[in-house]
Amino acid sequence: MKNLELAELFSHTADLLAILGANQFRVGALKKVARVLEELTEDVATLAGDDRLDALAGIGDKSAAHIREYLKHGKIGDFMSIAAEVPPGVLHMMSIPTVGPKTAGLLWKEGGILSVPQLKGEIEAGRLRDLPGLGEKKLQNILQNIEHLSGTAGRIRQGPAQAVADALCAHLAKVPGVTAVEYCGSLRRGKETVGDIDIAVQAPVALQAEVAYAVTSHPLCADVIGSGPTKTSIRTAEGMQVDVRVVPAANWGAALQYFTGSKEHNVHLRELAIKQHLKLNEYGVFCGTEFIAGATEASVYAALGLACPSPELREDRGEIEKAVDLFTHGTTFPPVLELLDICGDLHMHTLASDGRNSIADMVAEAKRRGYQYVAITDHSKSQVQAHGLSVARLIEHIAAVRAVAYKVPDMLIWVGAEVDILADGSLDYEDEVLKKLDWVVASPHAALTQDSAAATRRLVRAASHPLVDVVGHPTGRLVPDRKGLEPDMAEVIKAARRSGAALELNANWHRLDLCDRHLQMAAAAGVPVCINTDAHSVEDFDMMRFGVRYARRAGLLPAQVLNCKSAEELQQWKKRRLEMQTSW
Ligand code: DGT
Ligand code: CA
Ligand code: CA
Ligand code: ZN
Repeated sequence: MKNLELAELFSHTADLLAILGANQFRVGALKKVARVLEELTEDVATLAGDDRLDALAGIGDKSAAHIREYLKHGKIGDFMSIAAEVPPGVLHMMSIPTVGPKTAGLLWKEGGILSVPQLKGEIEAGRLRDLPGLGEKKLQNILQNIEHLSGTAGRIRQGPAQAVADALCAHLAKVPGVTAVEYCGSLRRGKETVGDIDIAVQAPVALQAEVAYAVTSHPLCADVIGSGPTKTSIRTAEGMQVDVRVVPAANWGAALQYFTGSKEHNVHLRELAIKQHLKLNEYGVFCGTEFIAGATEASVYAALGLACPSPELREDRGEIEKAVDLFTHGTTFPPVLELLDICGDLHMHTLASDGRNSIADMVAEAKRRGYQYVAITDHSKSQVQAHGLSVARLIEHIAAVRAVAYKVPDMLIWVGAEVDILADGSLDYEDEVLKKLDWVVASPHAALTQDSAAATRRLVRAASHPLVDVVGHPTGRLVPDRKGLEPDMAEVIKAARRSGAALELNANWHRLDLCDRHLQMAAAAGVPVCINTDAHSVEDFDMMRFGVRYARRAGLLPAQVLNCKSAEELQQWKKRRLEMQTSW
């Protein structure tokens, strides 16, 4: 259903128009359309199909045409031209409490402010006092709010950080003379959030000017923080800092190693070097002044007597001791989990609940990605705001999925559900209903602030349920602000081990749930981890890369990941579970 998506787009466009100083009526009219769409109980596409849009109070001819355009083409030309007129950083200013569209427009047009960081700098320098309607008090208030924002939301989630890193890396790779580009730091280690983005560019140092130009002239660059002989730092309109360093090929591995960190890992590694009377820095490993290694990361680790751990492991959580041990025995770390090891996705939504694509679309996309299987898992009845399925609707939905499956015989298409785990650990459908499904994901969505003991009872009960195949996003945390449930995870894992259920790693970068520590505990206990995207649209299948990278932080290997199984193996696994159930 596109209702909420459209509502958001109308409301967003209303904000943009307000920033641009459009008349209040126009802005108000769009806001009204947004509200109507939000409160609609019917699918807007159905209304449009039946020519009933124009009849809705609050939706005029023009808005109706815009809605139809969106339903047909996925975008609205007029709205896109409006969006193109407002720099993204100006819109971002509205995320500061007390800065509405009027103030944002004023700061932009009269003050020349294009981003939040710039706004902060200008207020601190006392330069905006003369703008009409912006007294010193209001400015100081804005400044405080910016500082608060950067305190709580200073760290960026992987999704937006990765998008910036990918765009800049692709751009830099095209600079003549550049032979490799890699993002490092916490992003390469796959941490839930990153403070800033670090990029290493392999090129002769003489090329620094060209590299600096490529970075500072890129559309993502809103502010140049500084540029020196080997390093350029910029800030994006959204306030992300990016450090770009030029590194010659001879020192490439050492630089990657150094700038990937973590700092704790590097400090420990440097201690090991010193013990061997060696020196380690971002240029290489040295014995006195003699250069021993530096071209590749593996050579740097080998020179210090270590196998090379994957970047995601480098947190000084035991990987260094392990690396020494492996090296001593003449071996290396086993091959890490790769995106290509993933054979299917077992948690996704369709138009039936709150997804944005049809069953057939989701299946076609999974096929396009080379998956062998999917499970369609729409929400259960308690998820009213997500159009969770009543039992009657679920029965129809099962038939609809089977109909699609019938047409795609070369793929395993399971019909399932994402069943709510209610606060007491009971499930949102009766067992008789669950038995009609091929695949049951059980997830907590509400009551996520209950105390630890209640959370443990709740998740243990769900994980013990013989009809639950996987516990979805078990804690319900949202990165970085919502902690979610804090159960005694060892107990939950024990329960899953007994019942044979899997635990999910939700790959969405808003969630990354279970966390790396708990994933490691699950794997150590022999509980399979299922990496699911929880896709709500075909684009969301892209989330898998974040899940796979995050799983590497826990050192998960393909054998420990349920959806690395082939379709046949997965069916066998499921069959064994059914046998366990009947034996109870
Ligand atoms: P972030 O950006 O806060 O999410 O975390 P990182 O890990 O990306 O840290 P960042 O950007 O400050 O520095 C990138 C890497 O550079 C870091 O992971 C390790 C290395 N590094 C930074 N400062 C130090 C240091 O004082 N000592 C050592 N040995 N390495 C450092
Ligand atoms: Ca960083
Ligand atoms: Ca940095
Ligand atoms: Zn879901």
